[in-house]
Amino acid sequence: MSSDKLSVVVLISGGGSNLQALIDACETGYLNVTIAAVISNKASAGGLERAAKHGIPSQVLEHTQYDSREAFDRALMALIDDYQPGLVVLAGFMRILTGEFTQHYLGRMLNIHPSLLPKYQGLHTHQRALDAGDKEHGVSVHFVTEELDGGPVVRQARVPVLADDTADSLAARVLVEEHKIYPEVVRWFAEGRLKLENGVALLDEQTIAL
Ligand code: NHR
Ligand code: GAR
Repeated sequence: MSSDKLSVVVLISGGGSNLQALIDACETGYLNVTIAAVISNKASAGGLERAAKHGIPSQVLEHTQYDSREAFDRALMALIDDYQPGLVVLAGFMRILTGEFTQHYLGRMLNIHPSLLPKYQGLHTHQRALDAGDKEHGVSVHFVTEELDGGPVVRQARVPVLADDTADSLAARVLVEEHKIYPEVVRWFAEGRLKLENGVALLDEQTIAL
């Protein structure tokens, strides 16, 4: 029954290839959710065209139009809550969120972060992995908490770092894995298998071994 479907709001700032992976997973039937809306903090985000192409409503809420993070986040919350989503998905969303915002969506907001957390929280993860001489790099999906990229990790994927890698070539290798694991994790959540309980991520009622 379509009314039982999980409703998802996706937040983006950029190209939206992770959004595309989620759209594709819906269209093939792998993912049984409704992407109710896509919201971008940048009018130039390429992901907005992807949404339009697939008939998904989109909204732009520019953070530059607000005096403070608090004011932007309150407006963003109001916009999201119009869609009454069961899940908020950060997919390349580039604004740090206030504690008020993360608390409001606690246990129903996921992020994909391009590093093997807890390594390299924050920005420029690929260059930092290269600079550190890491032999391995990757991506993590986590529940969003107030601590930046610090919420419980749900799933990771690893890629090798190659001798001639640049930040761009490494990012591209990581992105391939992102597009596999994000639909998988959203599917777990939609199936009711994935939960945040007392600050711990549980899959099928078990703590998650990465
Ligand atoms: N907010 C909270 N409270 N907790 C998290 O775990 C969050 C979050 C907001 C975004 C995504 C994150 C990532 O995966 C994310 C996780 C933006 C920045 C950042 O420094 C850091 C991490 C992430 C997203 N943003 C700058 C800022 O001042 C702006 C950078 C820009 O506009 O290019 O907000 O990496
Ligand atoms: C992805 O690599 C994602 O992990 C990363 O930005 C890229 C977005 O690509 N996210 C962050 O760095 C969040 N701060 P996309 O717009 O093509 O999905």
